[in-house]
Order: sequence, then C-alpha cells, then structure tokens
Amino acid sequence: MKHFALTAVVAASLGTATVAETWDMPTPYGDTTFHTQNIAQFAEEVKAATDGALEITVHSAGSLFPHGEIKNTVRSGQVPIGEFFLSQLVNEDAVFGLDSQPFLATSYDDAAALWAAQEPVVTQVLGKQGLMPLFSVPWPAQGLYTNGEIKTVADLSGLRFRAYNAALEEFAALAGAAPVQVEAPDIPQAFTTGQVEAMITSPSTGANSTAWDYVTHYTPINAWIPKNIVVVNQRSFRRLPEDVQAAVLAAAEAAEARGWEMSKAEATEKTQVLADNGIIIVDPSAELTEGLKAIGDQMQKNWRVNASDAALEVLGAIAK
Ligand code: PCA
Repeated sequence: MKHFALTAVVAASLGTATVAETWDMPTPYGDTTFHTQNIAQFAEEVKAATDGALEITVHSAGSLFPHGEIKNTVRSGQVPIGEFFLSQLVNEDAVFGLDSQPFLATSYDDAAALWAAQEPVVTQVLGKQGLMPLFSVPWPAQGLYTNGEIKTVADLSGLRFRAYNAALEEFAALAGAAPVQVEAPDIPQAFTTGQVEAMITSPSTGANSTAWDYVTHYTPINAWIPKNIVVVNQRSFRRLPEDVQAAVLAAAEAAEARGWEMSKAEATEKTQVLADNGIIIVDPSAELTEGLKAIGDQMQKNWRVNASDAALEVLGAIAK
C-alpha cells in the first residue's frame, strides 16, 4: 500500500537544523490545464517564500487519487491539500452547485459576484468537515461541442452526452440526451470509442482534449462559469509554523487573482485554437438559447428544493 503520510526531513547545516515538510497534493486535471499550471506556480511560490520549509508535490490528472475521492482524502488527513471541481459537492449542500446553474452567472463579473456571496457559506460548510478553502478559480464559460450544427434543443435529443457533475447530468437529461460521466483526462478516449458524441465544457478543456479530432462544431452558449477549489486540511495547516502558514495564505491569495486572469485569457486564446484547428464556431440561435434557458429555469426550481436557507440567500444576493 502506498504511504501518503507527511514526510519530515531533518536537514542540518552549519549547526542549525531546519525541518522541511513535503505535502502531496492530488489534482484532477492534466499538466497542460491552466488550473494545474497555476497550482504548480503556487507550489513554487510557497517553497520559495518558506526557504524550502514547505514543499508541495502536485500529483495531476487524478494520478494519486481519482477526482471523486480527493475531497475526502483531504478531509481524512490522508493528504493535507487537494484540488477538485467545486460543484461536484452539490449533493452535500446545494450551495456548492450554484456556479453550475445555467444562465445564473455567465460573465466573469457575475461569476466574481457569485463567488463573493458563495465563499462565506462554502467556507462554513467545509469548515464543519475540518477543511479550509485556500483559493478558487473559474473555468472559462461552458460551450457546446457537437458533430453538426445544433439549432434547437431538440437536436440534442438522443445524443450520448458527456457529463462531469450532477448538474450537467440533469441538464443533458432535460434536453433529452443520455448523460455519461467521464473525467476530463478521459474525454478523447470516450469520444473515439463512441461512449459519448457531444459535450459541454470550456474552450480550455476542448482544446486540451483535441476536440477537433472528434467533433465539428462549437457553440459558445456560455451558460455557466464553474470553479475549481483548493482546500487544505485544517489540522495539517495548524501544525505548520506561523510564518509558513502566512506564506501559504499569501501564495493562495496570489494564485486566486492570477487564476482568474489566466481563465479570462484562456477563454479567448483557446477558442482561437479550436477555430485554428478547423472547428466551426457558431453563435447559438435565439431558439436554442431560449430552449436552454427553459432548461435552466427548471434546474433552478429543482435546485431550490434541496437548498438550505444560507444557499438560498446566496442565490438571492446575485439573482437579477
Ligand atoms: N473543464 C472541466 C470542468 C469544466 C471545464 O471547463 C471538465 O470538462 O471536466
């Protein structure tokens, strides 16, 4: 069995002893993903700011733990820190799912307002599990990848549709499509084996998974801006010397600001990469948008049924 306990290395130099600690950090997405690159920089900054007292080793693409297990491995203290897709936790508390509700927050400004309203509640709910959020970074707005043009919701009917969380599963089902859960690193294989034939994701994930190899059209419906979150186990964090704790928090704040800017740049750059590789980019028709909005309205009704008062207040704070 692999052993993931913290490793303490005692290094003596010139008569003074420093204790360095190494943290294993599981993340779900591959090395070419901007989230992973942002986290690699976060780890470098922590190491530099602490003179090597804390080294974070990033294990990307679900290589250390599958995506669905990352939160609980941090919670149990098996690893001290990890990243996951925030709305993956919607079944624990509806507040986690707000950034995956269609047409609720579709611009970066609205996404920032949502995160500002959501963060205190997310922090409280995760805090009860012994977890502390460090930073959260959005993906570019989510668009539709298909073979052939999609003019109305009816065109999605019957398609095997790749999903990455419960909200997208619900979305696909309401559109009459057949949802299939596939993690991002497995997208190319899922398409080439015929397991799925359409998906909704960002231009980043479309480009990183060479979508032009298996779909012809991209429709930027820009329906929601979901986020990843990096959390730390509170006990592991408190065991760090105070100056190291401060360095981690400062690097986290910088990573959040940098990550949002990276995401904005990606939205344009990776859409261009899709076009450069021959994907046909079509603006959604009014009819398609109308149909998708009706699905969003239904989803929001369903979301309310399971929402706590605190989650409903977050929605109230940002809904127009
Ligand atoms: N990429 C991730 C989550 C959202 C996104 O843009 C994925 O497709 O799994």
